[in-house]
Amino acid sequence: MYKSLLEKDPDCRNLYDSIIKGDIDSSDIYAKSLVNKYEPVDIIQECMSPAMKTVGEMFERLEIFLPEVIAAADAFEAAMKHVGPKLEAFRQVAPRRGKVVIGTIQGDIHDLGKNIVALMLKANGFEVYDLGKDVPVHKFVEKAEEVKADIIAVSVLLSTSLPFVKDLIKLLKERNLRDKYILMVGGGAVTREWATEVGADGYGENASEAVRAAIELLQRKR
Ligand code: B12
Repeated sequence: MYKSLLEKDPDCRNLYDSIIKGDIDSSDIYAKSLVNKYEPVDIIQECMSPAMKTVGEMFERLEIFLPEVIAAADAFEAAMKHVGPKLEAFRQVAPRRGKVVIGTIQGDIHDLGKNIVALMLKANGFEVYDLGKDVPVHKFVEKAEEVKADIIAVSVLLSTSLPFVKDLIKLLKERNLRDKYILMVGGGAVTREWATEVGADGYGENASEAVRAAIELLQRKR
């Protein structure tokens, strides 16, 4: 039976705990140790993302408050300092693919997940234009036109920002550009069903799925 890293490696469990506690120093130590043993994507998906999920649940139950969530995000980023460069290292061997404009949508400043998706896309050969967070809808369209992108990828973690995805689709249609771009959505506020319902072309529950979807959608379009 498959045993997750969290079950089988104490360093993974310790990294998970360090992120939840917001302990930057120990997060740094365990991430440094893990990158010598495992694929970066496995460390993110099996040790780091589960920690943020737990932090979210604790926040929802009012067991922790915003300062603790900020500390956890900082500890997550401390680990990314080791894991990120390992992901980037894949880039040299990846075949060249299309261009992606990515950002976290208007009103939303969550960017940890978007940054991972951007890194993974780059690692897999995509040319990535990262607009950052809290990105106004029109900026996605302008950048996509400017760089002749293939894909627009939007991250949404706040339910209150979901309507902006609909605004983006509306704007693309108004400018007769909807069919020109592959539109992908993801992030905690989005479900596969919602993505289909609003008319997005692709969805990814995590960064690996995002990459898989991007590659498939691009092949289908070409
Ligand atoms: C960390 C965090 C923060 C940090 C963000 C730091 C940062 N630099 O990003 C801080 C402290 C700033 C923060 C602030 C707030 N937060 Co907050 N936050 C979180 C938390 C705990 C973790 C998010 C995270 O980073 N996860 C780890 C990453 C790796 O996962 P991910 O983002 O889901 O990304 C993965 C996938 O979704 C996917 N993906 C992501 N983007 C994309 C894009 C595409 C195209 C694709 C295909 C895939 C994809 O791949 C990623 C990698 O695998 C979540 C809880 C949760 N369960 O999500 C709450 C959460 C998102 N926050 C929440 C809230 C309410 C807030 C605040 C409003 C709180 C407040 N009262 O001020 C503010 C909002 C500020 C704003 N305007 O945006 C709510 C949102 C509820 C909702 N549905 O609307 C959540 C769900 C917590 C909760 N349970 O209540 N938060």
